[in-house]
Amino acid sequence: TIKLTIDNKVLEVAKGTTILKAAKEAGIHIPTLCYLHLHDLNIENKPAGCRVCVVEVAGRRNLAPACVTECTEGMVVSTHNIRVLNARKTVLELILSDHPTDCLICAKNGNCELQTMAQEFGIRKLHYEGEQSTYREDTSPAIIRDVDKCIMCRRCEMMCNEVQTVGVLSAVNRGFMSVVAPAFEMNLDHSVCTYCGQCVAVCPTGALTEVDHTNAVIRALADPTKTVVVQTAPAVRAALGEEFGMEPGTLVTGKLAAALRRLGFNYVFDTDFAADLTIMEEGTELLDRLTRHLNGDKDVPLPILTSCCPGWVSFFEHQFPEMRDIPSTARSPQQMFGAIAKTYFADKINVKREDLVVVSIMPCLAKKFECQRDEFATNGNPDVDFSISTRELAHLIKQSNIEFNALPDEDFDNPLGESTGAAVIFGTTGGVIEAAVRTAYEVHTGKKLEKVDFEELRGMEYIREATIDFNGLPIRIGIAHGLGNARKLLQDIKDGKSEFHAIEIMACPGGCIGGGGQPLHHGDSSIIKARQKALYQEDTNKTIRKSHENPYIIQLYEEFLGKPLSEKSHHLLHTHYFD
Ligand code: HC0
Ligand code: SF4
Repeated sequence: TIKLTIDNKVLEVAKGTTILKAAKEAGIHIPTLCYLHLHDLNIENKPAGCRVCVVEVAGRRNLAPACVTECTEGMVVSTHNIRVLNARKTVLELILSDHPTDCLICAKNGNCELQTMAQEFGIRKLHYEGEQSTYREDTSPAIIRDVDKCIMCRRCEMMCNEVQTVGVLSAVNRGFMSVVAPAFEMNLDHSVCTYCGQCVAVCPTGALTEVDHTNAVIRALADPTKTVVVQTAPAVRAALGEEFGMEPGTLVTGKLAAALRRLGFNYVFDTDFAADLTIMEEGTELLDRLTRHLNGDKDVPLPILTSCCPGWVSFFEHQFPEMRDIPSTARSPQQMFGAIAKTYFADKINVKREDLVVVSIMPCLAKKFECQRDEFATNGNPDVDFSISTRELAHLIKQSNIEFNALPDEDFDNPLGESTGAAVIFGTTGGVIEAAVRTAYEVHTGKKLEKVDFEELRGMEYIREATIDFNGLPIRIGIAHGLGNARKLLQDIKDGKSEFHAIEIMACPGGCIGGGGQPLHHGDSSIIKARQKALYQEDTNKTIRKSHENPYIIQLYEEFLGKPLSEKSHHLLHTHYFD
């Protein structure tokens, strides 16, 4: 170990530890705008670009960036003497000199790390005149790039290249014009961007934000000719509370339903209902492929891959187009919900398709893109009209003078609001496949599961595998979250090395609980873990925990769909992929 002093505190740290990390261990928070450490993935962004973290090391002429300077024996560090503070202020002013000052109307207002720092450092005047670069704004179906606000922290680049291995974002140009952008500065929607939103989730400023549909939702709610239905994704209930000061991992399912009702939605439903429906379709598809495989059909594509995550769907469409027949053809719960709402439910309440507006609340930005895909519309009318993120919902609730924390717990409406524990865990990595196993096991073996908790499928390991015994038939299951990890499993399939029967993939680290539309977690994995725990808790609390036992799903098949993989199901609940 190494002994050193930081701000008069004597510390002992392991060799190779940076000053930034050593200080953190000692409870000293050195500010930075670019540094980001994803502990669990062992990926670190430290380009030493922003220089806000400079500190004084006794005996050295220049100030040292704490994020890349390693501790040495006997080092004496000062993190906030007058020289350091002046330098830090100068650095901040230089960054601000090339940054728009339209904070009041910026999408990140109140949530911007640069703004917060300018406030903390009492910056009142800019002493440097920069050349304000003016880039055009790039708007895609899900993400807006306002590149003038890019401070070259390169966190987005790390997320896109190292974590997701999509490789859309990289640094271009020099000097004042340097920004992070897609190759040839093309628009995001011409690139292979998956809209996973992981870049947005770590952007410290307003350079990357989501396309905001809050106003469209307000307009629909105010239109007396429209019946407005809302569905809310599993992961939202485990994170929305954070926007209202609650501890990460606080479940707010009942308050969420109550808030949506107060906002004026005519029917408050749950995407979880459609998650149960997904299991019926995808689980049947899995068993169907398995049976054909066991009967010697060599052409049947295995493993089957889950297909409910739209970031993941874009990823394999762009990156592995030759493998398009491997994923399940089942649409995502968001889209299944929309299709059922605009047919079965619209008929039930006697409302015309055009007069029914379906809004989804999602932890995800790719869902905004998914609901706009052409294949999910009938005569130009989309199955899901608007998708807003957990963060947008929080704004909507605040705008509407609803005191969220004081709301009573309410239930969802029926029939599309009833769900099982299997559906709730869709929101975490491992949850979709566990839900599928609960149903597929019982359907395949005809036996009742003694225990529905499959601990072997749970956890946060980025690539996991387990074998589940289907009454003598070993079913091999793979799980990956984060697209970089998914790529490894896909490559194995491509190389003929994969031994799995089924694989679950979620684009975002953690699954939807870590989605690009969730309250910002600044790379803190303990927040993701707390949300995960909350979803498993909700599953345990549910009386019904297997999708095929959801009484309203049973009713839907009896009244409308017939059986899983029926012609009607195929038409409404399945899709095909493109390259
Ligand atoms: Fe998910 Fe979903 S679980 S993708 O992770 O499958 O966004 O939460 O809504 O559609 O249900 C996100 C979360 C969903 C869908 C569901 C799936
Ligand atoms: Fe890359 Fe995802 Fe951001 Fe697209 S949304 S640029 S894929 S990190």
